[in-house]
Amino acid sequence: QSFHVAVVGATGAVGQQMLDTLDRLDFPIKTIKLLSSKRSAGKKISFKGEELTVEEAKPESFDGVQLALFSAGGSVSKALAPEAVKRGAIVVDNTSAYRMDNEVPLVVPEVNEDALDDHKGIIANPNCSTIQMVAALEPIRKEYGISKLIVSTYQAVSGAGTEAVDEMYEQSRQILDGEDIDPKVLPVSGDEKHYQIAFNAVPQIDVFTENGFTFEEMKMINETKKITGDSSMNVAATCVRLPVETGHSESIYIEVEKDGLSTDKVKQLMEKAPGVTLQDKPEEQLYPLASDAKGKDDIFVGRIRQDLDEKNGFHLWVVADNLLKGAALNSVQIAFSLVQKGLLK
Ligand code: 11C
Repeated sequence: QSFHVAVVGATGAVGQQMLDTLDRLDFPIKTIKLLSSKRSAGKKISFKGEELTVEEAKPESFDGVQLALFSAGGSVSKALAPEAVKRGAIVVDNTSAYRMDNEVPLVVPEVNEDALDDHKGIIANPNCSTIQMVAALEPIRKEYGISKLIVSTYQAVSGAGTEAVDEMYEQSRQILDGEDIDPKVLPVSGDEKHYQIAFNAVPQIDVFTENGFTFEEMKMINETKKITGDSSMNVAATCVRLPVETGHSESIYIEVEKDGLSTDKVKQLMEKAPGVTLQDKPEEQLYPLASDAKGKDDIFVGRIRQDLDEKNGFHLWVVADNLLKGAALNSVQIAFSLVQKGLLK
């Protein structure tokens, strides 16, 4: 069985990775349509050796489409995902548009694949920094329960799109050449002020919300509770942008509910966890690095330590490619789960 597929946002950083992942993992495709905003329509993209023309996404573009992967921004998803569903497609949406909607499952297959059973046409792919965290922690949560989770992120600029990546490189060159810089994109392109990203650390990802946390931080907090189904977990996040092209890193502190967890046991759980690679040998200076995680499917976990004061407290360092497991790969894994469950018709 193979399927009629559409990729919306095909020319963007995540869209490109979606195409690459569909091809690499050999997703069963009968036909594929590449869709985008009016601005990018007409561009040519090669897929499986064939040159395809990107078309402007319109409601009727979804006639006959069975699976639509969306990654063209929240407003495009808001406008067109319901149109795709109306025409019989299942939508996997990589934006924040529907994530907290009660009718929409928010899925990381390693954690809550069965939430797909209740879908009503739209399935949301979580935020990249949430995905790598919940997937790595799930084996611990399942066996020991997590009462408290505090995360600080060190996020890559590709999470903010290709313009942000270009800005980082241009600024780096300008600073090295002794030229003035003119930040325009980061931390948030639509916000009032813009700051230097080259050789810097910027504690703002996405806009601020009323409670003083940024929207990125609130995504990590709310999405974690929804995906795990554990609304009683105390979660706090501080999200920081670094001049790293791709690969989000996270320092995570957890307190577990049940006694008896040790660093050795955490390591064993990580070794068995699907999609996780343990890299934790301090004696050999082995730990996860964004530069190694880039281009890889797995989530890398290391620097596992028991807290010195709280016996049920543990520290971990978790790194993943934000465009792959954080976005495109997770969306394609959701698509495979839909096929396996017989939900894609
Ligand atoms: C970043 N995590 O690194 C964001 C990108 O809600 O899907 C993904 C935004 C989202 O800037």
